Amino acid sequence: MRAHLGLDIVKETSLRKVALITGITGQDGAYLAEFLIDKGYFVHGIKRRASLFNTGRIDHLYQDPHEENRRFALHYGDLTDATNLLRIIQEVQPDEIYNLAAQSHVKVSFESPEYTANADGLGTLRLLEAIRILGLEGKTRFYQASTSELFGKVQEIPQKETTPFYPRSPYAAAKLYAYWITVNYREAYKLFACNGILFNHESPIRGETFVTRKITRAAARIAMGLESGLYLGNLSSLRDWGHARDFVKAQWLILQQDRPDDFIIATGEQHSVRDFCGLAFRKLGIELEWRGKGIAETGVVAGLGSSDLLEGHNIHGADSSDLLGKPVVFVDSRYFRPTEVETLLGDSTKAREKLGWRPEVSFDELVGEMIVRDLDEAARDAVCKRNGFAAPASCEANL
Ligand code: NDP
Ligand code: GDR
Repeated sequence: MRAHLGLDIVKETSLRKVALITGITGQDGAYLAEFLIDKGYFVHGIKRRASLFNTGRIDHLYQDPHEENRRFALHYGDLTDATNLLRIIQEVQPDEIYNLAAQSHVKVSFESPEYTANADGLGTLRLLEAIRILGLEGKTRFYQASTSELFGKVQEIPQKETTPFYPRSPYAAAKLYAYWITVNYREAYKLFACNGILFNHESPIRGETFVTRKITRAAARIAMGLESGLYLGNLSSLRDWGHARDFVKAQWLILQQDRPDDFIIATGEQHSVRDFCGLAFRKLGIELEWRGKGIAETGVVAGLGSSDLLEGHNIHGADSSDLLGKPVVFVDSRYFRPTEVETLLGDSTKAREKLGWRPEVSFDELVGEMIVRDLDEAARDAVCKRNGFAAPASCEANL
């Protein structure tokens, strides 16, 4: 079975639990890999070939193949390529597979619906089939990264495991297929296959085009004088935001139970995009006042105070005094979605009771942690700019 695997890896993995993570280069993949390595696992990750390095989130985990006691290995692969997934799973013989890979951006899914269905929907089927074809039903446990987007146009508040789904995007529709095919393989073939229905979770390594990171990056850059405005879509959108570090722990707990099951993972607290924005700027000593309505709404700088973060970072050259009275947040309809998910709020009672899971990082701490990271980057860029070197442009894209 392990014919293609070097003897060294066979030796290294024989005493440890082996996990295979798809989407290892993403936010959750990076946190989960770190978490599992700490638990003593040998972690294999699947990464796509890219023309630039795309391993920034996991570089600290990389180990040279010549090192002894290796606990981490990467394999090239893609969820749209069944034979490649079969080969990797055959070689790795994982005890646990965490399927985190996905085209995960809701707005992008309206532009690439077919690709999203292929990677997010059929990709899940390919992994489940691989487990079956290789006869690993009795050995390999499977975690599917399901999402609160399944609830879409919510049928009940808060949402729990029994709330009916109503997807509102090609992304959510693809994830709906993935959810049900996971349940079906559990029931039909007795696979230990589980869905974690995770509500939004963020972190300092969140992708830059999701709204939270877009806000914290822009707020830091505005405070450092690198940018003058932030353009957003629906400011009234309500989300149940947690920290990715807390949420990957739940992914692991779900696979450690006696019986396979599906769980909602959420904080049970809800905030609007507007609230998130206000708090992010406040962390930088900038008080916003919201003026106007709808497309004409703006966030205007109504007050400037001290910021522990700015002072704690000993950042020179940050001078926000000229921002007073200026609008810095604007609404731009290009960020609206054809169908929006207006409100999400999770009830994770089942996870709290059965898994003993609860979130540890508060909303305030989450925003603070993200701002600190983005302030560091903005401060670095400001130094470059002052010294005549090109500072990386803000990659706002259309998202
Ligand atoms: P990210 O977008 O940060 O990471 C997605 C990962 O999937 C990246 O490693 C990406 O690779 C990889 N990927 C994308 N397409 C393919 C493909 N065709 N084949 C192989 N790998 C691919 O997502 P998150 O870490 O935030 O989320 C992890 C999972 O959880 C996703 O499935 C997401 O849909 C789901 N989810 C996320 C939530 C959240 O709030 N973060 C909430 C609920 C569910 P590359 O780096 O090359 O792009
Ligand atoms: P979401 O996350 O769609 O919930 O999907 P995102 O951060 O993209 O949007 C959250 C809400 O903010 C509104 N919004 C904006 N969003 C973006 N990206 N950019 C903007 O400028 C902007 N302005 C307002 C959105 O309309 C939306 O209502 C995330 C992903 O991680 C999915 O993979 C995951 O399944 C769900 O969370 C749970």
